[in-house]
Amino acid sequence: MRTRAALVTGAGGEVGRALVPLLVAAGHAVVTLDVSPPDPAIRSGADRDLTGSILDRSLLERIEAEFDIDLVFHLAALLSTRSEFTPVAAHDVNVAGTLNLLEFAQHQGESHGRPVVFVYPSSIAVYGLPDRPTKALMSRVREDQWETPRTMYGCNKLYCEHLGRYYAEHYKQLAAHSGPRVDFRCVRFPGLISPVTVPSGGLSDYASGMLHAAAAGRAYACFVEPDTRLPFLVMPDAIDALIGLAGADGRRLTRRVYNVSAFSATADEIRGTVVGAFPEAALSYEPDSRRQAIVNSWPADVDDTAARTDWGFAPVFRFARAFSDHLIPMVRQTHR
Ligand code: AKB
Repeated sequence: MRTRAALVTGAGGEVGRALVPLLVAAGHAVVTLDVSPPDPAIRSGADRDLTGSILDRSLLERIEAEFDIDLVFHLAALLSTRSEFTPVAAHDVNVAGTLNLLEFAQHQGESHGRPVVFVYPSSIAVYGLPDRPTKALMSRVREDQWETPRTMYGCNKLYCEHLGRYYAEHYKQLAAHSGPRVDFRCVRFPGLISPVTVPSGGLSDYASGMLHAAAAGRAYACFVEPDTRLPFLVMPDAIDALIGLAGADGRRLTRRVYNVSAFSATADEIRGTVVGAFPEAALSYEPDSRRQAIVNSWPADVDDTAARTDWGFAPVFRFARAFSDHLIPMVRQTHR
C-alpha cells in the first residue's frame, strides 16, 4: 500500500522551510523534494526528504510508485533576479518543471481516484505597470489588471497560472480521457520577509536584506530608491495563506488565482523601522536602475478582497506589528 502524503517541492527554500514543520504539526505525512540536500541541522519532521530536480521525471515516477500524494505545494522555482541572468534555465525550471508536477498530480489523481489539491505560489511579478505615475495612480491592483510581466520570472508565473487552470478544467479535452484530476489553487505572493532566512534572488529582497544586515551588524546598500513602494507579507501570514487556501472548501472558491498582502510599505518606511530597533545600523541606498525599473512595474499594493471573501484570508501582521511583534524579536534570535 502506498503511504498517503503531501508533497512539497522546493522544501529547502525560505517558504518551504517554514511550511513543512507546520504541515507535519497539522498531521500531514510529508514528502519533500529539493535540488539541494536537506540541512542536517534542521529536523523538519518530514517523512521522507528527497534530493533531486523537478525536471527528473523518473524521480517523480518513483515518488508516484511509493506515495499516494493528494496534496502538492509546488514551491520550487528560480526567483526574479536570477531568472534575468539565466532566462532559459528559469523557463526550464519554472515552466517545464511545473508541467512535470501538474502531470504528476494528474496521474496521482487518476490512480487514487481523488482530486489532487495543487497549491502554487505565483507572484506580483506577473504585473507590469507601464510607469511610476500609473503605479502611483493604481493604488490596489486587482487580479485581472496589468497582467503584462516584464521579467522571465513573471512570464513563467503567469503562464503557469494558466497551465494550472488548464489542468484543472480542460485537461486533454479532445482526447478520450477520464478528465481533470488536479484542483489547482494559486496565491500571488507579494514581497516576503522572513526573520529566519536571508533570501537571495528576489527583487523585493531589499526588505529582508536591511533587516538581517542591521541585526548582524553589517552594512547594507538598498538597491531601490527610498520611496519605492511594494506590498509585503511576513512569513507566518504567507504560510497561513498557503495552508488556508489548500484547506478551503472548493465550492466557495470563485477563482483559481488570488492576490494576498498584509501591508504596503516604502523602502524608507522599512529602513526607518529597522533603524529604530538597531540605531547603529549602516543602511544606505545605492539604487540599481535596472532593478528599479522592474520594481517600478510591480504594484504598490494589491486588492486581496477575493481571498478574504472566498476563503477567509486574514493576515495577522500589519506593518507596525510585523516589525514589533515578529521581525525584530525573531531576527535578534537569528543573529544573536
Ligand atoms: C521577488 O522578490 O522577486 C519574489 C517575488 C516578489 O515574487 N519574492
